[in-house]
Amino acid sequence: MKTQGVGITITEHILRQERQNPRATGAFTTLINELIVAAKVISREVNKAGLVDILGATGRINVQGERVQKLDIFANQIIIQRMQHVGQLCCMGSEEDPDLIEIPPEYPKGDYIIVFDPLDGSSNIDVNVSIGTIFGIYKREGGSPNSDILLSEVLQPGIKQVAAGYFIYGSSTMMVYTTAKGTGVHGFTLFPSVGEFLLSHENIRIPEKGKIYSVNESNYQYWDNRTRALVDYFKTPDRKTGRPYTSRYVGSLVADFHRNLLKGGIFMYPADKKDPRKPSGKLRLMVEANPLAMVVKEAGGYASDGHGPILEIDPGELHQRVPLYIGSKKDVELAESFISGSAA
Ligand code: P6P
Repeated sequence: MKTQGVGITITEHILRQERQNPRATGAFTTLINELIVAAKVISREVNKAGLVDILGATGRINVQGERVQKLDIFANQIIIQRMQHVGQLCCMGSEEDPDLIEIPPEYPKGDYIIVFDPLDGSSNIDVNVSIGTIFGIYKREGGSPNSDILLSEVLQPGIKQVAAGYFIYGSSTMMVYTTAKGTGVHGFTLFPSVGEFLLSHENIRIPEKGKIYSVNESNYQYWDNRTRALVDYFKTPDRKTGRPYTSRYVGSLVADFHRNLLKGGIFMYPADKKDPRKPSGKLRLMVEANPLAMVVKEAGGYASDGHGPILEIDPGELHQRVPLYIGSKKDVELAESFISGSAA
């Protein structure tokens, strides 16, 4: 009797990719596998979050009598705990930590760097909206694993990422990642009964042009005229160019990005004058824009800051913010023509 296969696990898929790379040492596989463990733990807590409020007496103490932490702090700690001992990292950068996170001296170091947003969109948890973990992985250039890493060694342009991806905790938990260099983008769905991420979306390709635009239009009064003209363009009826586009905005970057990756369209977080401390908008280059820009590039899409490729920006600081236009190549190129002023 033919046994029921479980399909291709993420581990099997990574090992296949490793075998195709003659210089692979297995270090990367170890790194990703520990990140996956962290994501499984976060997924469990995120899915339980609502229950804790129902089951916990005060909502602040959960069913095990543990103090309920803010889930993004919890997620940050889980990732750091899992990653710091794998022996493949020289440091980490997190959206939750102002400075680089060092590897404790008791653990061996390696020459990979991971930057991540541990739980993006966490304010949406209590309304059951999908949220996510975003990550990008770089290799240290120069320096030896035992020498202290400098921030300047971490601040590499996104095109240097050796891998990037995200976990989305929604109706199901998925992992979407790429190891860059034309290896494609692949999606895996967590099967809780098996406890494994199984290949569910092989070689994801984003449509060259979409029908969805995704932006928070309550910022309209804070945008410059070019940004307003761009959003007005998507809303103006024109059968020849398939307009008006449909508006979809979840308010959770990973959810908005993931929908557009599969269906096509453009997500925008433009520069605005709403908060003088954030003239370039809300999203961060290193832990949000760059990883998603690598994923979308490998899926045939494009990501721009309105003037040029996100992946070619030389970061000035770890938490630098950047305007983001990301998704279907033709839609993002059109956005660039409006924002850079080259539109006719
Ligand atoms: P706004 C969530 O807080 C987040 O960081 C992203 O996930 C999301 O795309 C964005 O902020 C939403 O921001 O200003 O539209 O609420």
